[in-house]
Amino acid sequence: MKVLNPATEDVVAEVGMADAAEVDRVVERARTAFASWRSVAPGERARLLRRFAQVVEDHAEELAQLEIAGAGHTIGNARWEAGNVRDVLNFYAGAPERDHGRQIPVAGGVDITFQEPLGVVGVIVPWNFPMVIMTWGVAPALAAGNTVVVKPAEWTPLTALRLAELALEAGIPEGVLQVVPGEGEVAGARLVEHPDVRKIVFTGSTEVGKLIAAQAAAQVKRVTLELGGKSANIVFADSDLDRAAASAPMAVFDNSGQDCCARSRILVERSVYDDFLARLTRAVRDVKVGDPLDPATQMGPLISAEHHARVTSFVGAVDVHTAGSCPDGPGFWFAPTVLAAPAGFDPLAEGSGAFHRAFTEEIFGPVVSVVPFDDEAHAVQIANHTAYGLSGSIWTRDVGRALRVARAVEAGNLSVNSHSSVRYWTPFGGFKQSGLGRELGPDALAAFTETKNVFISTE
Ligand code: TXE
Repeated sequence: MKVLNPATEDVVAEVGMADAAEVDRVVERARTAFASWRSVAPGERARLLRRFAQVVEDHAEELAQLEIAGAGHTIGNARWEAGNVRDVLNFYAGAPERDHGRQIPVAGGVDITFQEPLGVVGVIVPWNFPMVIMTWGVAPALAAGNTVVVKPAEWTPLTALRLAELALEAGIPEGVLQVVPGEGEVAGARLVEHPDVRKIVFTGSTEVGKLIAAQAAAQVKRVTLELGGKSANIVFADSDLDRAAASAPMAVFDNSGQDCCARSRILVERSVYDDFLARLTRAVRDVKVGDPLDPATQMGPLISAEHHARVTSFVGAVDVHTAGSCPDGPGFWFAPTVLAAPAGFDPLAEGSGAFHRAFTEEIFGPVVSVVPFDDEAHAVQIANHTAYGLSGSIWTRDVGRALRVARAVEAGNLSVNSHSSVRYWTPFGGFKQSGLGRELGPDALAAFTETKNVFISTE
């Protein structure tokens, strides 16, 4: 597979693709390594993971540059991502020392619980945040005593391969963390069906997520799924409109909109709709799109020509309200784009027009749709009128309303007067068809262990 730089279309690397037999060999190595990794003393496992975090820190700039070259990320984002990999490894590094079982009072003996690792875990990663999403699965899985096989996305294997080398450099034993680049339907599918893979962590499209959930069900294989989103950014008339409008562009255009948390539907209270749209239009024209290596750049290219064609298919037939600027080719550039609801558009009605499609489907590009609402109840209804439920924002100065709406919106990660969704020490994941289970935070560890109960008779 040729890895292209999305900003230049230059070939950055060529990577071999694993077939099913290669995946089987890798899983067998992971299964063998599990026997010794699970019995590494907790303090030693913690020390190795901290050392891994340190080696990542020592190579942070190299990893950031790889993500820029192979995934088109801006330098600001890529450096943050390398830091996030380090932080997530450090956060879970302490788990082996803290993740204790319980002792439960019983008659006639002692009852104790153990948190047992599962075995071999498969982590299937998408192309939008390659090293970060990989680490969200790998770090808690390793900390809990599992061994891991990572299947990176076809377009973005480079940081995954480098992280596996850095793990070895940090002293993590051979076979504990392996990476198999390959096609989803070949290498990914084999991981899902392999009987020795006890759990799949999958981030990607809802379509493939459903397929994996169905295949895993045949073996009662554990799954954690992080899928698509169509999140609402709800702007009430009583909010600080300057802040709300300044925040809205990067709430959807960050990483060129290739973000499952992108607030790609902006819902604005009708009385301030025109005012907000005018402010948003100015803010979007100011978004700096271009050279990912320039620290002033806010938005880079899309990942690939195929994805560019997909994003384009959403805007071709719609009246664009405003579009920012972007470089001409080479590179898969797409200008930040605002679509405004046509007169009479009912966001709760079934529809088939081009705006309806853009407003309801996950575009995964720098395209945002703006729609007015009448009151709080209407805003909540529109926000929930989707199969997805990953994130969202609420802009208001009324704290009661902020909490009411946050409780009523069916989504896993909400922000009030903010558009940030991700902190590695707080739980992250989706309601409805946006996913199953939670990553990050303390909750993620439980997803990589089984609770075992042991009763010892003292009679
Ligand atoms: O995702 P896929 P794609 C959404 C976004 C995007 C669309 C398509 O809307 O436009 O999905 O992206 C592997 N068995 N998201 O096609 O196909 C695949 O190789 C096992 C949202 O890239 O779901 C890759 O490693 N594995 C999302 C990973 O699954 C399979 C992030 C994701 O690929 C497989 C990415 C199979 N049958 C896309 N088929 C988010 N939640 O952030 C594919 N794969």
